[in-house]
Amino acid sequence: MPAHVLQVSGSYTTTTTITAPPARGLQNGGETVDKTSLCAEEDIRPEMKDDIYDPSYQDAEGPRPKQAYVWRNIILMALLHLGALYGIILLPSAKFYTLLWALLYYVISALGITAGAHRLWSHRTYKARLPLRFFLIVANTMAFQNDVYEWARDHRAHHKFTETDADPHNSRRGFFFSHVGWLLVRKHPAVKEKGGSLNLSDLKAEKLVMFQRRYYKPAVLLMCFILPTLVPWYFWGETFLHSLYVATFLRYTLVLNATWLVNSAAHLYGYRPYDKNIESRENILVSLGAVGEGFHNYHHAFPYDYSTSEYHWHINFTTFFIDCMAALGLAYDRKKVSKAAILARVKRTGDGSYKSA
Ligand code: ST9
Ligand code: ZN
Ligand code: ZN
Repeated sequence: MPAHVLQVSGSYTTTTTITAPPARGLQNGGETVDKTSLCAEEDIRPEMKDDIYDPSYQDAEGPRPKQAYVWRNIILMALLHLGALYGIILLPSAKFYTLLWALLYYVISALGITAGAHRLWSHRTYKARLPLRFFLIVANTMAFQNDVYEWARDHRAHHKFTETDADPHNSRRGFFFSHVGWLLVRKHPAVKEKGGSLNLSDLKAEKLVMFQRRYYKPAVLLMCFILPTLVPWYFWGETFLHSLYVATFLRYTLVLNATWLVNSAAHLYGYRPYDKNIESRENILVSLGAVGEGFHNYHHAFPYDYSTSEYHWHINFTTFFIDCMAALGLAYDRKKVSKAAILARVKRTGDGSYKSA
């Protein structure tokens, strides 16, 4: 039995050593398939288990139910992307401060997804004090990717039932479906059924998360559309058209697509140095746009690591941000997998592409 030694680090001084449970095998048509690489190997977050892959769930036999298109979403997404294209045309004539504002809005709303919805609320890979959680919930609202409760519920389902019908953006259904198509059709019944079994009590108990959910529509209207449009127009005399199409439609569309690429490109293109049995991959280009979220083979292998990567600040602005917050005392109890556990996993399940940095 391989020993997966993990380090739970708050300030990198506290170390807890945890060993793996015994290996499990799955019965598949009489043949025993070793799927242990996909199982929970250790538990460094006793309070959080529902983002760990559950290999006991497999797709039902037979064809999928017919897809039910949601025309409202199809039309709105098409219009948004047309607006973004027009924003690209306007880009060269936009004021310098408008470009700076759009970039700042991109980065802050991205952090609301990566440091907020993803690493804090979906995976509980670190803890955050109220001022940081407040910043992250505002930043998350700027990103308009559904409220944190819904985002984390879908994301835990994505990890636990990955690449099955219960995965909301199952990459086995192709690039387009995992990228944006899943937001344009009704969910597969398995998503709702299996998602219904997830433990979301931590999210339900968090007042800030429930507050955002309650006031989500007006809050998004203000933070994703009205504020970013009014600021350039009011403060430095940008034209209304440039403000709306560049700072709002183009910026929002870019953040959306950078995020969606983690579900599509990072599940299809790249190496699998940590686990060749799963579809998620290491993709540096995705990491660049997604402020550190493209180390996706690592992330699915070790969803409890606050860096979502073996490394710290390497193409990972989000980890840099969380570490800065930790230095200010606003983030703490950052979970990091030890090198020994990583190397054991690489040896056992990697595709052979692993290069130590
Ligand atoms: C968007 C989200 O873009 C993007 C998420 C990406 C995730 C990426 C992850 C990658 C890793 C992190 C990397 C970050 C990188 C960031 C880089 C930044 C630069 N479990 O959904 P409904 C039940 S959003 C359990 O309406 P339909 C539940 O009871 C974009 N239960 O299903 C629910 O009711 P309630 C903007 C579940 O009718 C009920 O079903 N937003 C689950 O099939 C109905 O749920 C949009 O475009 C579950 N998982 O509709 C809106 N799911 O909520 C898009 C559902 O009351 N969404 N239930 O409890 C929709 O319009 C609809 O959801 C739908 C499906 C049409 C897609
Ligand atoms: Zn994740
Ligand atoms: Zn994934």
